Amino acid sequence: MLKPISTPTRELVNLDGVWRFAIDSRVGDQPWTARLDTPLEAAVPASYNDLFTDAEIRDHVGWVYYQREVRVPRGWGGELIFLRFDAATHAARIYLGDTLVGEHIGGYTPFDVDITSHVEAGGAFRLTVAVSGDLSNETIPPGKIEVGMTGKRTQTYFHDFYNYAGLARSVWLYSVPTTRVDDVTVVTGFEGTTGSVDYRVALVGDAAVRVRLTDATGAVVAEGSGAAGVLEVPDVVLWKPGASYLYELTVEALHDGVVVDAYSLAVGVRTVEVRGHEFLINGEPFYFTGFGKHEDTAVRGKGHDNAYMVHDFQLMEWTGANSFRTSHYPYAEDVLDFADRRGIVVIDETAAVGLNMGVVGGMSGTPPFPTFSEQYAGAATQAAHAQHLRELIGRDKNHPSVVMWCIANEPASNEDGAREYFEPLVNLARDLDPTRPLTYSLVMFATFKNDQIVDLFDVVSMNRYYGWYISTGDLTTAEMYLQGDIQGWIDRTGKPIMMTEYGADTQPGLHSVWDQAWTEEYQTDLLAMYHRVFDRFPQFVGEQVWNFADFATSNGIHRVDGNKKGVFTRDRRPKSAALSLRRRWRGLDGRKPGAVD
Ligand code: GCB
Repeated sequence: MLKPISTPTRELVNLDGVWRFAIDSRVGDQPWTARLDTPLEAAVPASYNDLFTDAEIRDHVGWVYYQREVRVPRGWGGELIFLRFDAATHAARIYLGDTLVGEHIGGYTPFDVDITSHVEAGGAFRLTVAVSGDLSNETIPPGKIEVGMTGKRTQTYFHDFYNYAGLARSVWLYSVPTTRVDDVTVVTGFEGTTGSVDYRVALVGDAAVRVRLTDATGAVVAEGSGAAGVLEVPDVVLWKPGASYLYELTVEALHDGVVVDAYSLAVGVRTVEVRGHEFLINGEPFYFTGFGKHEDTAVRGKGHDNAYMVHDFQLMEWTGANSFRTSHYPYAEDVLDFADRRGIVVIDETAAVGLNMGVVGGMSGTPPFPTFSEQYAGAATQAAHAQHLRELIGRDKNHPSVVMWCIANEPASNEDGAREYFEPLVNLARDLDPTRPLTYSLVMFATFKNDQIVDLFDVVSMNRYYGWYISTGDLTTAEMYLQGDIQGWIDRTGKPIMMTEYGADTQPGLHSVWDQAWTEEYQTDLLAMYHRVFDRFPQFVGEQVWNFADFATSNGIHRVDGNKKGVFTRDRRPKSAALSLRRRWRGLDGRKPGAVD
Protein backbone atom coordinates (compact mmCIF):
# COMPACT_ATOMS: atom_id res chain seq x y z
CA MET A 1 0.00 0.00 0.00
CA LEU A 2 1.51 3.30 -1.08
CA LYS A 3 1.86 6.20 1.27
CA PRO A 4 0.21 9.29 -0.27
CA ILE A 5 2.85 11.75 -1.42
CA SER A 6 2.91 14.73 -3.69
CA THR A 7 4.41 14.07 -7.13
CA PRO A 8 3.98 15.75 -10.52
CA THR A 9 0.74 13.74 -10.92
CA ARG A 10 -0.56 13.55 -7.32
CA GLU A 11 -1.57 16.19 -4.80
CA LEU A 12 -2.02 16.06 -1.10
CA VAL A 13 -3.84 18.15 1.51
CA ASN A 14 -3.21 17.60 5.20
CA LEU A 15 -6.36 17.63 7.36
CA ASP A 16 -4.69 17.72 10.79
CA GLY A 17 -5.80 20.40 13.19
CA VAL A 18 -8.56 20.85 15.75
CA TRP A 19 -11.82 19.04 14.95
CA ARG A 20 -15.24 19.15 16.61
CA PHE A 21 -15.49 16.21 19.01
CA ALA A 22 -18.18 14.35 20.98
CA ILE A 23 -18.77 10.99 22.65
CA ASP A 24 -21.78 8.96 21.55
CA SER A 25 -23.66 9.25 24.87
CA ARG A 26 -23.76 13.06 24.57
CA VAL A 27 -25.13 13.47 21.06
CA GLY A 28 -28.25 12.15 19.40
CA ASP A 29 -28.56 9.28 16.96
CA GLN A 30 -26.79 9.73 13.63
CA PRO A 31 -24.88 12.88 14.61
CA TRP A 32 -23.14 12.89 11.22
CA THR A 33 -26.33 14.14 9.53
CA ALA A 34 -25.74 17.69 10.82
CA ARG A 35 -23.11 19.89 12.36
CA LEU A 36 -22.00 18.09 15.51
CA ASP A 37 -23.73 19.69 18.49
CA THR A 38 -20.84 19.76 20.97
CA PRO A 39 -18.85 22.24 23.02
CA LEU A 40 -15.68 20.16 22.57
CA GLU A 41 -12.87 20.19 20.06
CA ALA A 42 -10.03 17.67 19.85
CA ALA A 43 -6.53 17.81 18.41
CA VAL A 44 -5.74 15.58 15.43
CA PRO A 45 -3.40 13.76 15.56
CA ALA A 46 -3.73 12.76 19.24
CA SER A 47 -5.47 10.12 21.29
CA TYR A 48 -8.51 11.83 22.75
CA ASN A 49 -8.28 10.29 26.22
CA ASP A 50 -5.93 12.69 27.99
CA LEU A 51 -7.02 15.89 26.22
CA PHE A 52 -9.97 16.64 28.47
CA THR A 53 -10.45 16.89 32.23
CA ASP A 54 -13.59 14.79 32.03
CA ALA A 55 -13.21 11.22 33.40
CA GLU A 56 -16.19 10.01 31.37
CA ILE A 57 -14.37 10.87 28.16
CA ARG A 58 -11.05 9.43 29.28
CA ASP A 59 -12.38 5.94 29.84
CA HIS A 60 -15.22 6.11 27.35
CA VAL A 61 -16.32 2.78 25.89
CA GLY A 62 -18.14 3.14 22.57
CA TRP A 63 -18.02 5.54 19.65
CA VAL A 64 -16.64 9.04 19.57
CA TYR A 65 -17.14 11.49 16.69
CA TYR A 66 -14.68 13.82 15.06
CA GLN A 67 -15.97 16.33 12.54
CA ARG A 68 -14.69 19.09 10.27
CA GLU A 69 -15.39 20.73 6.93
CA VAL A 70 -13.11 19.92 4.02
CA ARG A 71 -12.66 21.76 0.74
CA VAL A 72 -11.53 19.93 -2.37
CA PRO A 73 -8.91 21.88 -4.38
CA ARG A 74 -10.30 23.46 -7.53
CA GLY A 75 -7.80 21.79 -9.84
CA TRP A 76 -8.78 18.21 -8.99
CA GLY A 77 -11.48 17.77 -11.66
CA GLY A 78 -10.98 14.49 -13.54
CA GLU A 79 -8.80 13.04 -10.77
CA LEU A 80 -9.72 10.35 -8.28
CA ILE A 81 -10.05 11.70 -4.76
CA PHE A 82 -9.25 9.72 -1.64
CA LEU A 83 -9.27 10.23 2.08
CA ARG A 84 -6.39 8.60 3.91
CA PHE A 85 -6.37 7.81 7.62
CA ASP A 86 -2.90 6.91 8.86
CA ALA A 87 -4.65 5.24 11.80
CA ALA A 88 -8.01 5.27 13.60
CA THR A 89 -7.82 3.32 16.84
CA HIS A 90 -9.37 0.74 16.79
CA ALA A 91 -12.27 0.99 14.32
CA ALA A 92 -13.68 3.75 12.14
CA ARG A 93 -16.72 4.68 10.08
CA ILE A 94 -16.37 7.54 7.66
CA TYR A 95 -19.32 9.76 6.74
CA LEU A 96 -19.45 12.42 4.03
CA GLY A 97 -22.42 14.54 4.92
CA ASP A 98 -25.13 11.94 5.61
CA THR A 99 -23.51 9.08 3.75
CA LEU A 100 -21.39 6.26 5.11
CA VAL A 101 -18.51 5.99 2.61
CA GLY A 102 -16.06 3.66 4.33
CA GLU A 103 -15.23 1.51 7.34
CA HIS A 104 -12.07 0.03 8.79
CA ILE A 105 -11.17 -2.23 11.68
CA GLY A 106 -7.65 -2.29 13.13
CA GLY A 107 -6.19 0.61 15.05
CA TYR A 108 -2.62 0.83 13.83
CA THR A 109 -2.66 0.44 10.07
CA PRO A 110 -3.74 3.00 7.47
CA PHE A 111 -6.73 2.90 5.16
CA ASP A 112 -8.03 4.86 2.17
CA VAL A 113 -11.57 5.76 1.20
CA ASP A 114 -12.38 6.59 -2.43
CA ILE A 115 -14.73 9.57 -2.28
CA THR A 116 -14.55 10.59 -5.96
CA SER A 117 -18.23 9.97 -6.64
CA HIS A 118 -19.31 11.98 -3.57
CA VAL A 119 -17.38 15.22 -4.05
CA GLU A 120 -16.55 17.85 -6.66
CA ALA A 121 -13.36 19.73 -7.36
CA GLY A 122 -13.71 23.14 -5.71
CA GLY A 123 -16.62 21.91 -3.55
CA ALA A 124 -16.77 21.36 0.21
CA PHE A 125 -18.11 18.61 2.41
CA ARG A 126 -18.72 17.79 6.06
CA LEU A 127 -16.50 14.94 7.16
CA THR A 128 -17.48 12.96 10.25
CA VAL A 129 -15.27 10.19 11.52
CA ALA A 130 -16.75 7.83 14.08
CA VAL A 131 -14.00 6.06 16.01
CA SER A 132 -14.33 3.22 18.49
CA GLY A 133 -11.66 2.18 20.97
CA ASP A 134 -13.52 -1.03 21.86
CA LEU A 135 -11.66 -4.33 22.01
CA SER A 136 -13.29 -7.74 21.82
CA ASN A 137 -12.40 -11.30 20.92
CA GLU A 138 -12.83 -10.27 17.29
CA THR A 139 -10.17 -7.55 17.40
CA ILE A 140 -6.38 -7.44 17.48
CA PRO A 141 -5.43 -6.77 20.20
CA PRO A 142 -8.24 -8.63 21.93
CA GLY A 143 -10.19 -7.40 24.92
CA LYS A 144 -13.50 -7.75 26.66
CA ILE A 145 -16.28 -5.33 27.54
CA GLU A 146 -18.05 -5.96 30.81
CA VAL A 147 -21.05 -4.33 32.41
CA GLY A 148 -20.46 -3.71 36.11
CA MET A 149 -22.87 -3.24 39.04
CA THR A 150 -23.37 0.41 38.10
CA GLY A 151 -24.51 -0.59 34.64
CA LYS A 152 -21.49 1.14 33.14
CA ARG A 153 -19.65 -0.63 30.32
CA THR A 154 -15.98 -1.06 31.08
CA GLN A 155 -13.21 -2.26 28.84
CA THR A 156 -10.76 -4.89 30.06
CA TYR A 157 -7.75 -5.99 28.07
CA PHE A 158 -4.79 -8.27 28.48
CA HIS A 159 -1.86 -5.90 28.03
CA ASP A 160 -0.61 -3.32 30.49
CA PHE A 161 -0.29 -0.21 28.29
CA TYR A 162 -3.24 2.16 28.36
CA ASN A 163 -5.82 1.62 25.64
CA TYR A 164 -5.54 5.01 23.99
CA ALA A 165 -8.05 5.63 21.20
CA GLY A 166 -8.96 8.16 18.53
CA LEU A 167 -7.23 9.72 15.52
CA ALA A 168 -3.63 9.44 16.69
CA ARG A 169 -2.07 9.85 13.25
CA SER A 170 -2.56 12.23 10.34
CA VAL A 171 -5.57 12.48 8.04
CA TRP A 172 -5.12 13.40 4.38
CA LEU A 173 -7.12 14.28 1.29
CA TYR A 174 -5.30 13.34 -1.89
CA SER A 175 -5.71 13.03 -5.61
CA VAL A 176 -4.44 10.35 -7.98
CA PRO A 177 -4.89 9.89 -11.72
CA THR A 178 -7.36 7.24 -12.92
CA THR A 179 -4.61 5.25 -14.60
CA ARG A 180 -2.00 4.91 -11.93
CA VAL A 181 0.64 3.09 -10.00
CA ASP A 182 -1.26 1.19 -7.32
CA ASP A 183 1.56 -0.56 -5.51
CA VAL A 184 5.32 -1.10 -5.72
CA THR A 185 7.27 -3.96 -4.14
CA VAL A 186 11.03 -3.85 -3.92
CA VAL A 187 13.48 -6.60 -2.94
CA THR A 188 17.17 -5.77 -2.87
CA GLY A 189 20.40 -7.74 -3.02
CA PHE A 190 24.02 -7.44 -4.02
CA GLU A 191 26.84 -9.50 -5.50
CA GLY A 192 30.29 -8.07 -4.97
CA THR A 193 30.05 -4.36 -5.73
CA THR A 194 26.89 -4.64 -7.83
CA GLY A 195 23.55 -4.12 -6.15
CA SER A 196 20.18 -5.31 -7.42
CA VAL A 197 16.75 -3.80 -7.02
CA ASP A 198 14.07 -6.28 -7.98
CA TYR A 199 10.88 -4.28 -8.46
CA ARG A 200 7.26 -5.18 -9.10
CA VAL A 201 4.61 -2.59 -9.99
CA ALA A 202 0.85 -3.07 -9.73
CA LEU A 203 -1.19 -0.75 -11.93
CA VAL A 204 -4.76 0.40 -12.10
CA GLY A 205 -5.65 0.78 -15.77
CA ASP A 206 -3.61 0.03 -18.81
CA ALA A 207 -0.21 1.67 -19.01
CA ALA A 208 3.43 1.09 -19.81
CA VAL A 209 5.89 1.32 -16.93
CA ARG A 210 9.23 3.10 -16.80
CA VAL A 211 11.49 3.07 -13.73
CA ARG A 212 14.55 5.06 -12.74
CA LEU A 213 16.87 4.70 -9.78
CA THR A 214 18.79 7.75 -8.59
CA ASP A 215 21.50 7.92 -5.95
CA ALA A 216 21.70 10.31 -3.03
CA THR A 217 23.10 13.07 -5.28
CA GLY A 218 20.22 12.67 -7.72
CA ALA A 219 22.34 10.99 -10.44
CA VAL A 220 20.58 8.24 -12.39
CA VAL A 221 22.26 4.89 -11.67
CA ALA A 222 19.84 2.51 -13.39
CA GLU A 223 16.79 2.59 -15.65
CA GLY A 224 14.31 0.02 -16.80
CA SER A 225 10.89 -0.60 -18.22
CA GLY A 226 8.06 -3.07 -17.69
CA ALA A 227 5.90 -3.81 -14.67
CA ALA A 228 8.57 -6.07 -13.15
CA GLY A 229 12.30 -6.33 -13.50
CA VAL A 230 15.69 -6.11 -11.89
CA LEU A 231 17.80 -2.97 -11.85
CA GLU A 232 21.54 -3.36 -11.48
CA VAL A 233 23.36 -0.84 -9.35
CA PRO A 234 27.06 -0.58 -10.12
CA ASP A 235 29.35 0.35 -7.20
CA VAL A 236 26.42 0.02 -4.87
CA VAL A 237 26.43 1.81 -1.53
CA LEU A 238 24.66 -0.51 0.89
CA TRP A 239 22.14 0.50 3.53
CA LYS A 240 23.82 -0.46 6.79
CA PRO A 241 22.84 -0.23 10.44
CA GLY A 242 24.27 3.07 11.65
CA ALA A 243 25.13 4.12 8.07
CA SER A 244 21.98 4.66 6.08
CA TYR A 245 22.22 5.15 2.33
CA LEU A 246 19.07 5.58 0.30
CA TYR A 247 18.45 5.53 -3.42
CA GLU A 248 15.20 6.80 -4.90
CA LEU A 249 13.11 4.65 -7.19
CA THR A 250 10.78 6.61 -9.47
CA VAL A 251 8.03 4.65 -11.17
CA GLU A 252 6.17 6.22 -14.07
CA ALA A 253 3.01 4.99 -15.77
CA LEU A 254 2.83 6.01 -19.44
CA HIS A 255 -0.03 6.22 -21.87
CA ASP A 256 0.94 6.70 -25.51
CA GLY A 257 4.37 7.82 -24.36
CA VAL A 258 2.94 10.45 -21.99
CA VAL A 259 3.55 10.19 -18.22
CA VAL A 260 0.13 9.83 -16.59
CA ASP A 261 1.38 8.97 -13.10
CA ALA A 262 4.64 9.13 -11.18
CA TYR A 263 5.50 7.78 -7.74
CA SER A 264 8.84 7.76 -5.90
CA LEU A 265 10.04 5.80 -2.91
CA ALA A 266 13.26 5.48 -0.95
CA VAL A 267 15.17 2.24 -1.46
CA GLY A 268 17.96 0.95 0.74
CA VAL A 269 19.97 -1.90 -0.77
CA ARG A 270 20.60 -4.51 1.89
CA THR A 271 20.05 -8.18 2.64
CA VAL A 272 18.80 -9.98 5.74
CA GLU A 273 19.32 -13.64 6.47
CA VAL A 274 19.31 -16.10 9.34
CA ARG A 275 22.05 -18.68 9.03
CA GLY A 276 22.55 -21.21 11.81
CA HIS A 277 22.57 -19.20 15.00
CA GLU A 278 23.54 -15.96 13.26
CA PHE A 279 21.44 -12.99 12.20
CA LEU A 280 23.10 -11.49 9.13
CA ILE A 281 22.60 -8.05 7.62
CA ASN A 282 24.51 -7.71 4.32
CA GLY A 283 26.08 -11.07 5.07
CA GLU A 284 27.63 -9.82 8.32
CA PRO A 285 26.61 -10.93 11.82
CA PHE A 286 24.40 -8.30 13.44
CA TYR A 287 23.96 -7.86 17.19
CA PHE A 288 20.83 -5.90 18.18
CA THR A 289 21.17 -3.30 20.92
CA GLY A 290 18.21 -1.14 21.85
CA PHE A 291 14.75 -1.14 23.25
CA GLY A 292 11.17 -2.17 23.17
CA LYS A 293 9.33 1.14 22.86
CA HIS A 294 5.83 2.56 22.95
CA GLU A 295 4.15 5.40 21.13
CA ASP A 296 3.36 7.22 24.33
CA THR A 297 3.69 10.78 25.58
CA ALA A 298 1.85 12.98 28.04
CA VAL A 299 -1.35 14.64 26.77
CA ARG A 300 -1.04 13.22 23.22
CA GLY A 301 -1.27 9.58 24.36
CA LYS A 302 -0.36 7.66 21.22
CA GLY A 303 -0.56 10.75 19.02
CA HIS A 304 2.30 10.85 16.56
CA ASP A 305 4.59 13.79 17.21
CA ASN A 306 7.61 14.59 15.04
CA ALA A 307 9.40 16.40 17.87
CA TYR A 308 9.24 13.34 20.13
CA MET A 309 10.20 11.11 17.22
CA VAL A 310 13.35 13.11 16.50
CA HIS A 311 14.22 13.34 20.18
CA ASP A 312 13.65 9.62 20.83
CA PHE A 313 15.98 8.72 17.98
CA GLN A 314 18.55 11.15 19.36
CA LEU A 315 18.34 9.46 22.75
CA MET A 316 18.54 6.00 21.21
CA GLU A 317 21.62 6.98 19.24
CA TRP A 318 23.08 8.64 22.37
CA THR A 319 22.79 5.34 24.26
CA GLY A 320 24.32 3.45 21.34
CA ALA A 321 21.09 1.64 20.46
CA ASN A 322 21.14 0.34 16.89
CA SER A 323 17.56 -0.99 16.89
CA PHE A 324 14.11 -1.08 18.46
CA ARG A 325 11.00 -3.22 18.37
CA THR A 326 7.65 -1.59 17.55
CA SER A 327 6.16 -3.12 20.69
CA HIS A 328 3.22 -3.78 20.70
CA TYR A 329 1.70 -2.52 17.42
CA PRO A 330 2.82 -1.00 14.12
CA TYR A 331 4.12 2.53 14.65
CA ALA A 332 3.37 5.56 12.47
CA GLU A 333 4.81 5.23 8.97
CA ASP A 334 6.86 8.41 9.51
CA VAL A 335 8.77 6.53 12.24
CA LEU A 336 9.83 3.83 9.76
CA ASP A 337 10.78 6.43 7.15
CA PHE A 338 12.91 8.10 9.81
CA ALA A 339 14.49 4.78 10.84
CA ASP A 340 15.37 4.20 7.18
CA ARG A 341 17.10 7.57 7.09
CA ARG A 342 18.84 7.19 10.48
CA GLY A 343 20.09 3.66 9.83
CA ILE A 344 18.21 2.29 12.85
CA VAL A 345 17.11 -1.35 12.58
CA VAL A 346 13.46 -2.20 13.32
CA ILE A 347 11.72 -5.35 14.44
CA ASP A 348 8.22 -4.64 13.18
CA GLU A 349 5.56 -6.06 15.50
CA THR A 350 1.85 -6.61 14.94
CA ALA A 351 -0.79 -5.45 17.41
CA ALA A 352 -1.30 -9.06 18.54
CA VAL A 353 -0.57 -8.54 22.22
CA GLY A 354 -2.46 -10.32 24.98
CA LEU A 355 -3.23 -13.62 23.24
CA ASN A 356 -2.58 -15.20 26.57
CA MET A 357 -5.03 -16.20 29.26
CA GLY A 358 -2.11 -17.44 31.40
CA VAL A 359 -1.20 -13.83 32.12
CA VAL A 360 -4.66 -13.39 33.64
CA GLY A 361 -3.88 -16.32 35.92
CA GLY A 362 -1.12 -14.24 37.53
CA MET A 363 2.28 -15.64 38.45
CA SER A 364 1.00 -19.21 38.31
CA GLY A 365 0.44 -18.81 34.59
CA THR A 366 -2.66 -20.98 34.86
CA PRO A 367 -5.27 -19.84 32.34
CA PRO A 368 -8.86 -19.62 33.65
CA PHE A 369 -9.92 -21.15 30.32
CA PRO A 370 -7.92 -22.10 27.21
CA THR A 371 -6.52 -19.14 25.29
CA PHE A 372 -7.06 -20.70 21.88
CA SER A 373 -10.78 -21.34 22.14
CA GLU A 374 -13.91 -19.74 20.73
CA GLN A 375 -14.31 -18.04 24.10
CA TYR A 376 -11.14 -16.05 23.49
CA ALA A 377 -8.66 -16.38 20.60
CA GLY A 378 -10.81 -18.31 18.13
CA ALA A 379 -11.45 -18.23 14.40
CA ALA A 380 -12.62 -14.60 14.40
CA THR A 381 -9.49 -13.44 16.25
CA GLN A 382 -7.32 -15.41 13.88
CA ALA A 383 -9.05 -13.85 10.86
CA ALA A 384 -8.52 -10.36 12.31
CA HIS A 385 -4.88 -11.25 12.96
CA ALA A 386 -4.45 -12.41 9.35
CA GLN A 387 -6.00 -9.23 7.98
CA HIS A 388 -3.77 -7.17 10.25
CA LEU A 389 -0.68 -9.01 8.97
CA ARG A 390 -1.71 -8.28 5.36
CA GLU A 391 -2.08 -4.60 6.16
CA LEU A 392 1.18 -4.39 8.12
CA ILE A 393 3.31 -6.15 5.54
CA GLY A 394 1.52 -4.28 2.74
CA ARG A 395 2.48 -1.01 4.37
CA ASP A 396 6.03 -1.74 5.57
CA LYS A 397 7.47 -4.26 3.08
CA ASN A 398 9.77 -1.74 1.36
CA HIS A 399 11.50 -0.32 4.42
CA PRO A 400 15.18 -1.29 4.59
CA SER A 401 15.13 -0.62 8.35
CA VAL A 402 12.58 -3.41 8.88
CA VAL A 403 14.61 -6.61 9.22
CA MET A 404 12.14 -8.94 10.91
CA TRP A 405 8.39 -9.33 11.52
CA CYS A 406 7.28 -10.07 15.07
CA ILE A 407 3.94 -11.80 14.71
CA ALA A 408 2.78 -11.57 18.33
CA ASN A 409 3.90 -10.47 21.75
CA GLU A 410 3.82 -13.13 24.44
CA PRO A 411 1.14 -15.42 23.03
CA ALA A 412 0.29 -18.57 25.00
CA SER A 413 2.65 -20.62 22.83
CA ASN A 414 2.77 -23.22 25.61
CA GLU A 415 -0.97 -23.96 25.34
CA ASP A 416 -2.75 -26.47 23.16
CA GLY A 417 -4.19 -24.83 20.09
CA ALA A 418 -1.22 -22.47 19.66
CA ARG A 419 0.08 -24.40 16.68
CA GLU A 420 -3.28 -24.49 14.91
CA TYR A 421 -3.66 -20.79 15.54
CA PHE A 422 -0.16 -19.72 14.44
CA GLU A 423 0.82 -22.06 11.62
CA PRO A 424 -1.55 -20.49 9.03
CA LEU A 425 -0.42 -17.01 10.09
CA VAL A 426 3.24 -17.93 9.69
CA ASN A 427 2.49 -19.35 6.22
CA LEU A 428 0.62 -16.20 5.30
CA ALA A 429 3.48 -13.95 6.47
CA ARG A 430 5.99 -16.00 4.47
CA ASP A 431 3.79 -15.76 1.37
CA LEU A 432 3.43 -12.02 1.78
CA ASP A 433 7.15 -11.54 2.39
CA PRO A 434 9.51 -14.42 1.68
CA THR A 435 12.56 -12.24 2.45
CA ARG A 436 12.36 -11.37 6.13
CA PRO A 437 12.78 -13.66 9.14
CA LEU A 438 9.87 -14.18 11.50
CA THR A 439 9.76 -14.17 15.26
CA TYR A 440 7.39 -13.78 18.23
CA SER A 441 8.24 -12.57 21.72
CA LEU A 442 8.14 -15.42 24.20
CA VAL A 443 6.27 -15.09 27.48
CA MET A 444 8.01 -16.46 30.56
CA PHE A 445 5.48 -19.30 30.98
CA ALA A 446 6.45 -20.58 27.54
CA THR A 447 9.61 -22.53 28.27
CA PHE A 448 11.99 -24.50 26.09
CA LYS A 449 10.18 -27.57 27.41
CA ASN A 450 6.54 -26.65 26.73
CA ASP A 451 6.50 -24.17 23.82
CA GLN A 452 4.62 -25.62 20.83
CA ILE A 453 5.50 -23.28 17.94
CA VAL A 454 9.15 -22.21 18.00
CA ASP A 455 10.13 -24.48 15.09
CA LEU A 456 7.84 -22.42 12.80
CA PHE A 457 9.97 -19.30 13.36
CA ASP A 458 13.52 -18.14 12.55
CA VAL A 459 14.64 -16.31 15.67
CA VAL A 460 13.95 -17.02 19.35
CA SER A 461 12.98 -13.75 21.05
CA MET A 462 12.68 -14.06 24.82
CA ASN A 463 10.90 -11.73 27.24
CA ARG A 464 12.23 -12.51 30.70
CA TYR A 465 11.85 -10.88 34.10
CA TYR A 466 14.16 -12.86 36.41
CA GLY A 467 15.13 -10.49 39.21
CA TRP A 468 11.83 -8.63 38.84
CA TYR A 469 8.64 -10.72 38.73
CA ILE A 470 10.63 -13.84 39.69
CA SER A 471 13.37 -13.76 42.35
CA THR A 472 12.67 -10.09 43.06
CA GLY A 473 15.74 -8.49 44.61
CA ASP A 474 17.80 -11.68 44.30
CA LEU A 475 20.08 -11.27 41.32
CA THR A 476 22.15 -14.34 42.19
CA THR A 477 19.21 -16.72 41.81
CA ALA A 478 17.95 -14.69 38.85
CA GLU A 479 21.27 -15.17 37.09
CA MET A 480 21.09 -18.94 37.53
CA TYR A 481 17.55 -19.05 36.10
CA LEU A 482 18.53 -16.92 33.14
CA GLN A 483 21.63 -18.95 32.34
CA GLY A 484 19.67 -22.21 32.35
CA ASP A 485 16.82 -20.74 30.34
CA ILE A 486 19.02 -19.46 27.49
CA GLN A 487 21.00 -22.69 27.44
CA GLY A 488 17.74 -24.66 27.17
CA TRP A 489 16.61 -22.68 24.09
CA ILE A 490 20.00 -23.08 22.46
CA ASP A 491 19.94 -26.83 23.02
CA ARG A 492 16.39 -27.15 21.73
CA THR A 493 16.53 -24.91 18.65
CA GLY A 494 20.04 -24.09 17.37
CA LYS A 495 18.51 -20.79 16.21
CA PRO A 496 19.67 -17.24 16.96
CA ILE A 497 18.46 -16.15 20.39
CA MET A 498 17.79 -12.63 21.54
CA MET A 499 16.17 -10.92 24.51
CA THR A 500 13.31 -8.65 23.42
CA GLU A 501 12.36 -7.69 27.00
CA TYR A 502 14.22 -7.52 30.28
CA GLY A 503 14.11 -4.78 32.86
CA ALA A 504 12.95 -3.47 36.21
CA ASP A 505 10.52 -0.78 37.31
CA THR A 506 12.51 2.15 38.62
CA GLN A 507 11.50 5.29 40.45
CA PRO A 508 13.97 8.01 39.43
CA GLY A 509 15.72 9.51 42.44
CA LEU A 510 15.35 6.38 44.57
CA HIS A 511 18.72 5.03 45.68
CA SER A 512 20.03 2.26 47.90
CA VAL A 513 23.28 0.51 48.74
CA TRP A 514 21.37 -2.80 48.79
CA ASP A 515 19.61 -4.72 46.04
CA GLN A 516 16.38 -2.80 46.50
CA ALA A 517 13.73 -3.12 43.82
CA TRP A 518 12.60 0.22 42.33
CA THR A 519 15.98 1.95 42.91
CA GLU A 520 18.14 3.29 40.09
CA GLU A 521 21.02 1.06 41.25
CA TYR A 522 18.84 -2.05 41.05
CA GLN A 523 17.80 -1.34 37.47
CA THR A 524 21.45 -0.83 36.51
CA ASP A 525 22.62 -3.96 38.36
CA LEU A 526 19.84 -6.11 36.93
CA LEU A 527 20.71 -5.07 33.37
CA ALA A 528 24.42 -5.69 34.07
CA MET A 529 23.61 -9.20 35.32
CA TYR A 530 21.69 -9.97 32.11
CA HIS A 531 24.55 -8.64 30.00
CA ARG A 532 27.03 -10.85 31.86
CA VAL A 533 24.92 -13.86 30.98
CA PHE A 534 24.33 -12.82 27.33
CA ASP A 535 28.06 -12.44 26.80
CA ARG A 536 28.60 -16.10 27.61
CA PHE A 537 26.64 -17.28 24.55
CA PRO A 538 27.87 -17.02 20.94
CA GLN A 539 24.30 -17.89 19.85
CA PHE A 540 23.03 -14.67 21.38
CA VAL A 541 22.22 -12.01 18.76
CA GLY A 542 20.74 -9.13 20.65
CA GLU A 543 19.40 -7.28 23.63
CA GLN A 544 16.44 -4.92 23.72
CA VAL A 545 15.70 -3.48 27.14
CA TRP A 546 12.15 -3.07 28.36
CA ASN A 547 11.46 -0.15 28.01
CA PHE A 548 12.89 2.92 26.31
CA ALA A 549 10.73 5.25 28.44
CA ASP A 550 8.11 5.05 31.19
CA PHE A 551 4.62 4.79 29.75
CA ALA A 552 0.95 5.05 30.69
CA THR A 553 -0.91 1.93 31.78
CA SER A 554 -4.43 1.17 32.87
CA ASN A 555 -5.17 1.43 36.57
CA GLY A 556 -3.75 -1.49 38.53
CA ILE A 557 -2.08 -2.37 41.78
CA HIS A 558 1.14 -3.39 40.01
CA ARG A 559 1.69 0.04 38.53
CA VAL A 560 2.34 3.42 40.15
CA ASP A 561 1.54 6.16 37.65
CA GLY A 562 2.26 3.82 34.77
CA ASN A 563 4.97 1.34 33.89
CA LYS A 564 8.30 2.59 35.22
CA LYS A 565 10.65 0.20 33.46
CA GLY A 566 11.81 3.05 31.23
CA VAL A 567 15.48 3.77 31.03
CA PHE A 568 14.21 7.30 30.39
CA THR A 569 11.31 8.87 32.25
CA ARG A 570 8.12 9.59 30.36
CA ASP A 571 9.46 13.12 29.70
CA ARG A 572 12.68 11.57 28.40
CA ARG A 573 15.15 12.24 31.22
CA PRO A 574 17.78 9.55 31.73
CA LYS A 575 17.77 7.28 34.75
CA SER A 576 21.20 5.96 35.85
CA ALA A 577 20.70 2.84 33.72
CA ALA A 578 20.72 4.97 30.55
CA LEU A 579 24.30 5.94 31.29
CA SER A 580 25.39 2.36 31.92
CA LEU A 581 23.74 1.22 28.69
CA ARG A 582 25.55 4.00 26.87
CA ARG A 583 28.86 2.74 28.21
CA ARG A 584 28.13 -0.81 27.11
CA TRP A 585 26.51 -0.14 23.75
CA ARG A 586 28.99 2.48 22.66
CA GLY A 587 31.84 0.21 23.73
CA LEU A 588 33.08 2.81 26.23
CA ASP A 589 33.90 0.11 28.76
CA GLY A 590 36.27 -1.47 26.26
CA ARG A 591 34.19 -4.37 24.94
CA LYS A 592 31.63 -4.78 22.18
CA PRO A 593 28.15 -6.03 23.10
CA GLY A 594 27.84 -9.50 21.68
CA ALA A 595 31.56 -10.24 22.09
CA VAL A 596 31.59 -13.61 23.81
CA ASP A 597 33.56 -14.02 27.05
C1 GCB B 1 5.69 -7.97 29.46
C2 GCB B 1 4.93 -7.34 28.34
C3 GCB B 1 5.00 -5.82 28.38
C4 GCB B 1 4.87 -5.33 29.80
C5 GCB B 1 6.01 -5.90 30.61
C6 GCB B 1 5.97 -5.48 32.08
O1 GCB B 1 6.03 -9.11 29.43
O2 GCB B 1 5.31 -7.81 27.07
O3 GCB B 1 3.99 -5.31 27.54
O4 GCB B 1 4.84 -3.95 29.87
O5 GCB B 1 5.98 -7.28 30.57
O6 GCB B 1 6.55 -4.46 32.43
O7 GCB B 1 5.35 -6.18 32.86
